Amino acid sequence: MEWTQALKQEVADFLLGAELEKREVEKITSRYPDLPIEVAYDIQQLLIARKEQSGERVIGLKLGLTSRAKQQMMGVHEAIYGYLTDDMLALEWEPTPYDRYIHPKAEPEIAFMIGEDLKGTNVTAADVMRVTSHVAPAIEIIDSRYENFRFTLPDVVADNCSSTKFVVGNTWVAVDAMDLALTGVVMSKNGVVATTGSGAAVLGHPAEAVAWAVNKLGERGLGLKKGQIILSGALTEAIPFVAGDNVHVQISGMGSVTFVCR
Ligand code: 0L1
Ligand code: MG
Repeated sequence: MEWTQALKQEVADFLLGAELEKREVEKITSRYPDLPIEVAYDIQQLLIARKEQSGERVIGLKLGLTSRAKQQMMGVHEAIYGYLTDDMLALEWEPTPYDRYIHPKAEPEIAFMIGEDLKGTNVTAADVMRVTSHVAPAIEIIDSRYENFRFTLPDVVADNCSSTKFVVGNTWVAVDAMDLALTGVVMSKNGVVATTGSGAAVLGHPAEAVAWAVNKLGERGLGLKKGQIILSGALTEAIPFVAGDNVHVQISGMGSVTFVCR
């Protein structure tokens, strides 16, 4: 079948409608089983362009499926990337209402603050570390628009990788001060430890994941811009939460961050 611009736009608008109306929808590949991954990234771009038309601003990027465990679970061999907009940025002291979500889950992540533009197709983790001014602990809230969080790789890419919210801790740390692969994380819900992990869970080193995304963007003539925030991928599995829950993430050497849902 031919993936015309009109069809890609129709799919992008369908997913955006589901997000705005907070309802689960059937995955795209149920209707279009041959959705190629590159077309899925085109749909993602169109979805983000719609958000920009309605006043949102792209402020960064997020990586998904960066752990080998999650890739194996989904039967895929590669990570994915999506965009972060200013509307997705939550503040620690401002609880977000549960009714803005469908079936949210929280993930502990490391946020990279990019201090210089970075673009290319041979970018390495060392390049990423060079342009990263600071890192901070973060919590990403994912909220797939698909029924029961079930999808294939192209489905989740088209859906901007389940992105919905994120919160970053208020202390940014100089990146040269630590080994991000060895850094440990503890995620707790309502004061009880829920999961633990380490930076190495993200493709061996979180900067490797960011380099992968830069190279993928480079194939499309795109890159990272100074001032952008990059979430490098979940350090543990995601945990579901409901109204009234609070999620706390502590990362060694970086401090902590809390997300509160009302
Ligand atoms: O940020 C993530 O790791 C999620 C990527 C998409 C997969 C999912 O929704 O579980
Ligand atoms: Mg994530």
